[in-house]
Amino acid sequence: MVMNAFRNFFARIFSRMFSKKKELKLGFYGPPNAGKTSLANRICKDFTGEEIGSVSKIPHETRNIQFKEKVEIKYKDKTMMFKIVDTPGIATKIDYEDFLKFRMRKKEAKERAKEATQGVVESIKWLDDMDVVVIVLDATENPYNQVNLTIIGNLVARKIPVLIVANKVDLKKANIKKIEAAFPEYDVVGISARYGKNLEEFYESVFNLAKKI
Ligand SMILES: Nc1nc2c(ncn2[C@@H]2O[C@H](COP(=O)(O)OP(=O)(O)OP(=O)(O)O)[C@@H](O)[C@H]2O)c(=O)[nH]1
Ligand SMILES: [Mg+2]
Repeated sequence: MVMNAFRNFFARIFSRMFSKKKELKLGFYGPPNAGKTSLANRICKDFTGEEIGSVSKIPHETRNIQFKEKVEIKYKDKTMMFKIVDTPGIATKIDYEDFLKFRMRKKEAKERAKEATQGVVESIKWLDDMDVVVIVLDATENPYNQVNLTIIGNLVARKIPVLIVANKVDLKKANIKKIEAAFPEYDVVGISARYGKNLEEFYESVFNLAKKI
């Protein structure tokens, strides 16, 4: 009787320890339009058959945090369970007039700007909850800016392992070297989320990062 109680007690503790480790929260962070949702969609589609959210050439398409639970990523002979967290793009300045050039009505543009601002707050709020973060950058853009530095600074302060993805390497203007030079202390993986290029190296880096927890 007592033995059984003991056994159950330890079984519960072990299973809790195990389940705590079982699903790592993998956050996708970065500036708007970099390809966070495109990458998260590709992963979710490959391993669950379903996508996580909508993609658009208009910035701030994602304005709420979106999740996909129990995404079991298989890479070579390894398997790991993740909760994929796609976040609204972080920006320092959100101006509704920027949306007008996408032929959006003023009212809709203003609403989008308001929601995008709330989205930035939500992204930052959730940062603390992440086990591992992938920062997705558009490799055709200049990496030296306030937003990228702020995101990385926040992650360093919280001791959250970081991987940097240089996305859109299918474009001629893409410059991975510039991103590597901007963030020399981080792993930078060049990929194309749209065309599924170099995802193997991406998965390998994610697994290596997850080991650091
Ligand atoms: N050429 C190219 N375009 C890409 C790639 N990945 C994403 N895009 C395009 O970039 C645009 C933005 O992609 P999203 O995935 O919506 O970007 P996001 O980072 O989620 O953007 P927000 O939700 O606004 O923060 C879309 O037009 C995508 O089709 C890529 O690897 N190559
Ligand atoms: Mg998005």
